[in-house]
Amino acid sequence: MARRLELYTLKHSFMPPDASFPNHKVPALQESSETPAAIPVTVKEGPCVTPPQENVLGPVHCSGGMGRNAFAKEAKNVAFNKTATSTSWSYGVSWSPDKAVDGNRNQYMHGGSCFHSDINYKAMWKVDLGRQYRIRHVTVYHRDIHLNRIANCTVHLSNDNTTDGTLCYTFPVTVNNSVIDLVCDGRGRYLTIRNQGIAADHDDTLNICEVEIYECSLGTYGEFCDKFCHCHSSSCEQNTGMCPGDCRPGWQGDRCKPCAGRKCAYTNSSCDRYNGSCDTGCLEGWTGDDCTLECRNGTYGDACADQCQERNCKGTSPCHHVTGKCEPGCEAGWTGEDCTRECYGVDCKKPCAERKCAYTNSSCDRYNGSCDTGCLEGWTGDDCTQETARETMATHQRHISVDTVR
Ligand SMILES: [Ca+2]
Repeated sequence: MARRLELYTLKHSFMPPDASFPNHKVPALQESSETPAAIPVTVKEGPCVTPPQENVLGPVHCSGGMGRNAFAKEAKNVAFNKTATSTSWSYGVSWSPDKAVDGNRNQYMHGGSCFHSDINYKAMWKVDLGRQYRIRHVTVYHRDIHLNRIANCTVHLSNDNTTDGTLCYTFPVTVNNSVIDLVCDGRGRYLTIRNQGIAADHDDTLNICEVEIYECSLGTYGEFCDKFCHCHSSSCEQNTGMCPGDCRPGWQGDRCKPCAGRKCAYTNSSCDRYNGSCDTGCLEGWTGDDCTLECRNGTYGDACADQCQERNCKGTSPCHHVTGKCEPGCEAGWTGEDCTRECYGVDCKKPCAERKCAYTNSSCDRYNGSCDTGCLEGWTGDDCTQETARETMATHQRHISVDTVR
């Protein structure tokens, strides 16, 4: 590495100032026997989330994806190997406009992979993406020095080759990093970078080594192309993930949510394309058109018809949207997970609701379960749980048996 750094330093120290470059001649790399092809490639594990290190020569290839950012796996550089043009450039093919889309991020001007405009021409560089793309993130790899040449430059996006189109970004007055991530949010086929020479030094040259223009891969959206949509035959809206048309089978709603995520009463429920509604209704504790919302506003249970405040919990308790369970247990005389069933007897194990009282709203004695309204016809006992007819029949049977024995 020490040898590489030494060579790198040598190259820069011998590089002549631009103003002295002979027009339209390829500058010879006489200061070193090392050719551009010999520049080492640094392979970096994972997505390229940091610009190339100062002590790293040559391009940085990231194993995590096509781009240098964290979203690289789901984003595609649509500028790669597309047609790039400029009003003028220096030194023949060595620094031609296409060098800024050749896939090589080397920022060393003599590395054979940078565009260098002619001097004093209010430089323009343009790439034709071949068709319209929905883009957002753009990364510009400037020459490693002379960052003043990108200051105040503009980026435009257009669908028409005869006009710059819409201004989508202006570089800051002071640029401190030679790798610039910028947002050019829109749809377009042509991306243009211009230097009008309005920076303080009036330098109107462009030195661009690589421009990467990203679109999210089909089926992804969001700031970092890390969210997935499931439209039937179209891409989704870049920011919201909304599908303009139908969803793929098994997905529903304007954001094409999964049918499988609903809480339908039965698993074989149909799935409405527009609102995902379950034709079998929702499972207990769930509500909403597509049964994806928990019961709220103090309700729980089947169709969210049970009221949390009507439970008889021992003290305060959260109210589960499905069961309404009382965490600390029930007050005396009440049973069930949600403490809504009256009970009596030892350990309150007998449910009041199973008695045969004359009226359903009968009281329920906490100790013996007696009905203050008496028993239904055919039932007897303190708690009206014994069948009178059955008892009479049993008595009759016993009498017959005794008579037979006699
Ligand atoms: Ca390049």
